[in-house]
Amino acid sequence: MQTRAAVLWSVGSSWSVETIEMDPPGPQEVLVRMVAAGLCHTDEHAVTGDVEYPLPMIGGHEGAGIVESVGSAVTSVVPGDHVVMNFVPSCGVCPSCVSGLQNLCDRGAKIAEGPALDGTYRAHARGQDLAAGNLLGTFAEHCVIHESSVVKVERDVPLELAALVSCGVATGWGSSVYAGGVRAGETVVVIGVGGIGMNAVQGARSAGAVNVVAVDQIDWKRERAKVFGATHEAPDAASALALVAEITHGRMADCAVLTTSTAESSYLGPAVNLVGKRGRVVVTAIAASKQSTVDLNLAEMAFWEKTVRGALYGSGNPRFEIPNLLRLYRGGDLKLDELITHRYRLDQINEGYEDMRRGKSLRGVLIIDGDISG
Ligand code: CXF
Ligand code: ZN
Repeated sequence: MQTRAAVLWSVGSSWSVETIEMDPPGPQEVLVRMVAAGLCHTDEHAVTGDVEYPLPMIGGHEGAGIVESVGSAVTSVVPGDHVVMNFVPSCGVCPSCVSGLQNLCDRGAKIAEGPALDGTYRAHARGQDLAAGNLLGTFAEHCVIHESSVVKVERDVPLELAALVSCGVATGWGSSVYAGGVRAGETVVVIGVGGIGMNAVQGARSAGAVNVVAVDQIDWKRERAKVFGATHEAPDAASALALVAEITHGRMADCAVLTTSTAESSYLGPAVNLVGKRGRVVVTAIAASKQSTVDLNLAEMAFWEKTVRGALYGSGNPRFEIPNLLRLYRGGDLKLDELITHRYRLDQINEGYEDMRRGKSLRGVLIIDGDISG
């Protein structure tokens, strides 16, 4: 079949929205009609080349849609089901999955490679095979993907909101709740309050943090963070240091979450300085692949028993977490509507990324099927 998709043909170029050829689903695959896809910063890493992606590629790893047809061996969904995309297509049987670490599923190694799990391609254009970003490619009117890349959800939550839990909400919320292990009464600093950090703020608050410090250079984002539960704000890590010392009477924060748009090695030392004894630092933001050196006060790490850890998908299990986050939303305990600042049509994707680069948007969403007036 023919469909339309946003394709990145080379590093540094813009997204090309064009008609492509899509093969029918294989036995364990599904054809999904995309309704909404979030513009996450990770796809911008493909454009800048900070993270090497297989090109040409259909972008997008955050989204939701409706199953249109399924392959002969599919058991988890049927046509008509509403689904949210899962960017780590958890197999359920590898050592990581069976020990409760679905986000680290061995299939995850395939998400940056290019072809579908069986080694062949479903999408083609200009006589070439197209990779599907993170085995998904949500910047498209249709996706043909493995059934383990979709999670069925109930139909009551609008798909443009359900799309957000596919990456940004699960990643940010889990970075505080699971990776950061935030507990009642703690002080948490979230460095970078964009589409992911804002959810780290709401995760910290829902875990019971009493102080949540939002750090961002952009004034309106710090202001907006208060809606999600931030109690204090600072424009940079240096001013956060003085503020955190003051509000904790010198004990410093229990947890700092690094959710800047891009991670830089130089951000780690200041983040570690923000936490006190047994303090935890969570690195969620993605750095350029070539970055490998950091400058840290190791003596203080030892004497104060600090830890630094990474977090992928917020260290949660996507098949559990996606419906769980929607349950929280239904109960009024998670904000989704407030995350969307801009809606775009598929062919406005470059405008959407330009708004992100200029710091104008929190979460921009492509409304692929529907009205962008919200
Ligand atoms: C990323 C992490 C690397 C794979 C794609 C998604 N997280 C957030 O955008
Ligand atoms: Zn993302």
